Amino acid sequence: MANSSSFPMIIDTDGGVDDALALILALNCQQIDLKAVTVLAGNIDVNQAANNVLRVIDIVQPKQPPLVAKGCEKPLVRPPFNAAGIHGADGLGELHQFTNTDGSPCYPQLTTEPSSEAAVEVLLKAAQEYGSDLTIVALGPLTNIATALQRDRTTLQKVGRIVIMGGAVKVPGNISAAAEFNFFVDPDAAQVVMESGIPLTLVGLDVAMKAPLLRKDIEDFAQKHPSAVSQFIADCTGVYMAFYRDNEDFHGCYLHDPLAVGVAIDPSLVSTESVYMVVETEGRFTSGMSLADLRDRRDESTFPPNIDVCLEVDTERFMKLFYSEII
Ligand SMILES: [Ca+2]
Repeated sequence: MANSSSFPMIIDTDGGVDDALALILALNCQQIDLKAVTVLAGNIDVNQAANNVLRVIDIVQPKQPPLVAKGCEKPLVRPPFNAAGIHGADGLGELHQFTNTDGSPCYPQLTTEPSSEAAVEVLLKAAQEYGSDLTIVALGPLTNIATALQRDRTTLQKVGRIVIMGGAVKVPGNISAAAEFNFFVDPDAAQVVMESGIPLTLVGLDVAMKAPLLRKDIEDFAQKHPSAVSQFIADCTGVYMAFYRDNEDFHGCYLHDPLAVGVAIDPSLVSTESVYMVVETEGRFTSGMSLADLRDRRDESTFPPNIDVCLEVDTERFMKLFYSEII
């Protein structure tokens, strides 16, 4: 809820499991005045993604629910590519499987619907209205933001900062050896944003993989602090965490998207370096790769730094923030 020391934020999301956790963090944090959630295709299709955002809002029940606006249905140039295998067919860990003792669904059909306003319009209007006070946190492919830039660059350039969950600077990718998922899905959009001139912070895999959430801890948490929110967190992370258990022998998940919200709340959680970055939009093996110029002898007059990349994170302090806000 808004208070005198809160700052306006828009979350741009593709509606997956860690997006849901990031939304819970943002909706509960007193420092954030979440004006709108703009949605796009990524983990799942845009309609299901919007539905998932409405689901989270329905569970958190904020006093002033943010506007939810649907955006891009596919990447700028590439064909769609999704991650339903990881997040479950509904993008939220197959919520239909959870039933009450009387057989009724724990997560019945929602009665709320997204706004009729388009995501790109919402982004541009907010940039106009809040200017440099506005932080956009981007948790999916960057298609909505790139489209807003292409529609009206001058207006979007008024925003204070975009915190991006995406890319990998000094570590390997996840969807391929070179690329992180969000940049891989829409590398063209990511490159448009790199060239935006807007202050950017990259929360890439370098730090995202340093914020693990263990299955055991979230189950203990749900038992100690029983609520609709803690039960939902335990339920929606089941399929997602099973993926990591089966593929990486780690029963838990990484808090990629919540960490991006955390960095927007408290930039001192991470250490950053300003670099010049491009995103590979072609590349036989490296499509979607975020390439930072880390050479000692680099030419900053020709290639001035365009992004602050996070390289280290105070995991303990971030996890404290995360747990304190989701209670
Ligand atoms: Ca996401």
